[in-house]
Amino acid sequence: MPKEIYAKAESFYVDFERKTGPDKISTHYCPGCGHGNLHKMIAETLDEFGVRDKTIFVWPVGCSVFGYYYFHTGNVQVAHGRAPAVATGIKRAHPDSIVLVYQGDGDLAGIGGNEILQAANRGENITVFFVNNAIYGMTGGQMAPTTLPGMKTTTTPLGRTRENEGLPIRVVELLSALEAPTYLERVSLTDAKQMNRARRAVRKAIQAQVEGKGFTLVEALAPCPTGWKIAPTDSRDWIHEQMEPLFPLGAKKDVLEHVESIPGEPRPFVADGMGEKLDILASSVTQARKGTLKEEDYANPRIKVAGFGGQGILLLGVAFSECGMQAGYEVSWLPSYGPEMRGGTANCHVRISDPKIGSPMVEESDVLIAMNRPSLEKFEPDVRPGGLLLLDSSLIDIEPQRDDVTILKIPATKIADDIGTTKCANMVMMGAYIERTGILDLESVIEALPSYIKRKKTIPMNQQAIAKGAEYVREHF
Ligand SMILES: Cc1ncc(C[n+]2csc(CCOP(=O)(O)OP(=O)(O)O)c2C)c(N)n1
Ligand code: SF4
Repeated sequence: MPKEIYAKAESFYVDFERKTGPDKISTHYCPGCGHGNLHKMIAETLDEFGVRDKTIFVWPVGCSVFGYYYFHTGNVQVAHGRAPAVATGIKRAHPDSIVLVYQGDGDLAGIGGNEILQAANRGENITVFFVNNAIYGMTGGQMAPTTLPGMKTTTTPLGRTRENEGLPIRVVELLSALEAPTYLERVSLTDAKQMNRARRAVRKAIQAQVEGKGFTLVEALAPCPTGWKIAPTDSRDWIHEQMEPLFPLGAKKDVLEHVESIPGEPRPFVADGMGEKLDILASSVTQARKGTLKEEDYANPRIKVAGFGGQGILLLGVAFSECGMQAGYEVSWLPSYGPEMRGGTANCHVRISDPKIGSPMVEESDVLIAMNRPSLEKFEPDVRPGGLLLLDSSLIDIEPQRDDVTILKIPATKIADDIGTTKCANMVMMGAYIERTGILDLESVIEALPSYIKRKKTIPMNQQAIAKGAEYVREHF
């Protein structure tokens, strides 16, 4: 008797290690789910083109989040809706790779609606597989942008209505209005005939990327028996009867034959005159120098600057990082904006470091610069024992609680007023901090100011403010 040998595509792992126990064959998908069929078509196509080892999948949030357990390729799993943006970065950094984006309808058309639009519009050389099952599967069946009119979901218990939720979004039709995409087709994962069409579309889309032919997307109408609460066998009929009339099958755009093939070509970053502008900028920047640290403990500070909008809190963070960068440090600046431009709260996290910076977040700080009372109350507990706390004593009328940190009370607003403008209180604090720690060279910082202050006529006052802040520390501490 001839022996039948069944083998998985080589682009799949031999064992699916996700589950503990003896079952290394099954996926996590529900019986009758469309994801598995589409996975198989993609894996077989990767085998056919021999590109498995240079393929990088970008997986979404949704039922297909675990795709990386199955594909023996490069795999990245990203935040909800962000796959096209991440894929853009990967493809531009590695133009020789085959970058596949895999997204559900909630992920692609809901939370990531703008991401896909922009990536398609830029004509990124990536291939997108869009699984349209008309529902949020993973989270238990909420309405998706592609949910059918009248369809009952957990968030539309009486059925989706045009008046309340609008009509379903037809993604391939929407994207076909753009100039850049080269191939956009809708298929359905139902009977044998449609499966064959789907396989051809998957192949065509991947081939387009192998040949460097721009942005392609295949939308697959896919069964979700669990979300729809119908039997797997009935779900295929449901697609034919309910989905296909609303989401017509076929290619909505196909210009692949007319597109020039540029496989693996790096996508040039077009920036006419940019190099020249950067040179001019660089030559106008004064090189700030590292200072002489007054205590080893002041090295590599994690700084938090906080106050209210309008005090130049974020600019002070920029000033630190700009000067730190010019002095050859690694720097980071992470702003946090309150909703109001003036009068709301503002804070930023700054790091100035000799070693590379792992994260720009400053949770525990070495230095807190508090420019108003709420900032002191909020962030004082986060200063590390032995850290530095600089506060604007002209505005803060309470005593700090901590007795295990060094406290420098600087009447920054008063000093700034004496110079002629309250607005340079932030620079007074900068001078005070630099004088205390010696992390940067004071003179160089004063000279570097024109490189990041836009309003030229304010430069002399700001320079004076830095000097005055330093002077205050010299005289009082
Ligand atoms: C930022 C964020 N918002 C919401 C969620 C919750 N969430 C997880 S999966 C999902 C919907 C996924 O639906 P879809 O993209 O249609 O994929 P499916 O599960 O149907 O394959 C949502 C809303 C999340 N994980 N992250
Ligand atoms: S909930 Fe739906 S999409 Fe998710 S695995 Fe089950 S059938 Fe597939």
